[in-house]
Amino acid sequence: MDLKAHLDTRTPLIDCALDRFLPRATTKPRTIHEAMRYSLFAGGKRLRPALTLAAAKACGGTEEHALPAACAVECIHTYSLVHDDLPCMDDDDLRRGRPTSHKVYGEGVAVLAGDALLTIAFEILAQARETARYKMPALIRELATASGSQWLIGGQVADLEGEGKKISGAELKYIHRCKTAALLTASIRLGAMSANATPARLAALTEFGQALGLAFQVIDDILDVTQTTEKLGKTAGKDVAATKATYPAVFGLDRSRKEAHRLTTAAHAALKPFGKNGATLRAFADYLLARDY
Ligand code: GRG
Repeated sequence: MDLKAHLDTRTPLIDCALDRFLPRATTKPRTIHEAMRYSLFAGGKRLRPALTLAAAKACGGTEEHALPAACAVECIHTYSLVHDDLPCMDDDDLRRGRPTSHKVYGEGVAVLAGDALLTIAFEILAQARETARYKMPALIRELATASGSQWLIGGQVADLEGEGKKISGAELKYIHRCKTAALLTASIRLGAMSANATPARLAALTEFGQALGLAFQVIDDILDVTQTTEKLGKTAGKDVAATKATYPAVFGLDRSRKEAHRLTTAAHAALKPFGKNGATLRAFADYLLARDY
């Protein structure tokens, strides 16, 4: 299956839904709505929402019912990038091939645009359809936990505190699980929940998400040292410059590549119960392993 072609067809669907969920750029106060849209419609790969849709379909659900959750995770993801790029965090000028939010709107509005994207994620998720097994509190808890102080934010804290220090492989995995794999896993789980997945299917997709999420970050670390800024659309070599804990820094490039392959195989294995219905998710794992940006 050609996953690039699949993503090219899913992106307009996701963009159209995001456009509907967000206030118009002309809504007062204009600046915040322009800034939210500037970062959200900057050409991100839309991997997380596409995974939500694919997980829903793998569990026999529809993309239509999964769209609010898909848009909610993309808003959380974009907020995390806007805040990560701030001078007080990673201090980056380039994201998704364009100047970062604070470069265009100033730091104050960039902080608020991130806050507003985080908040609107829950407003959007609240419009999702409940199912027999998964009521609204479970959906809200899923997204809040993955984005909270023990996962996404916790990972960012550990990452900040690890800068310039020599950290262990175990600590590095902890950071990657929290900062990257948790939101990816929640994206997949929310898709499954929108389809009223059985607990066994949800557990299998959780395993898939954890392996895929970790593989995704290992590959991201590899690309940071092997690709150019133009190709990545963000500043290459940033991790090395910031003496960040990354897979290549801790394990070397060769072992990192092997680990990405091992995790991709584990992701495939988790999909076994889905048979043919797991084809799109399987293709995601292959695509992320082979990606070069
Ligand atoms: C500020 C709470 C807070 C968290 C920041 C997102 C993040 C945590 C840090 C950014 C750097 C980083 C390595 C994040 C891990 C996740 C990751 C690789 C994000 C990039 O995801 P892509 O490649 O980006 O899917 P696009 O732009 O295509 O959506």
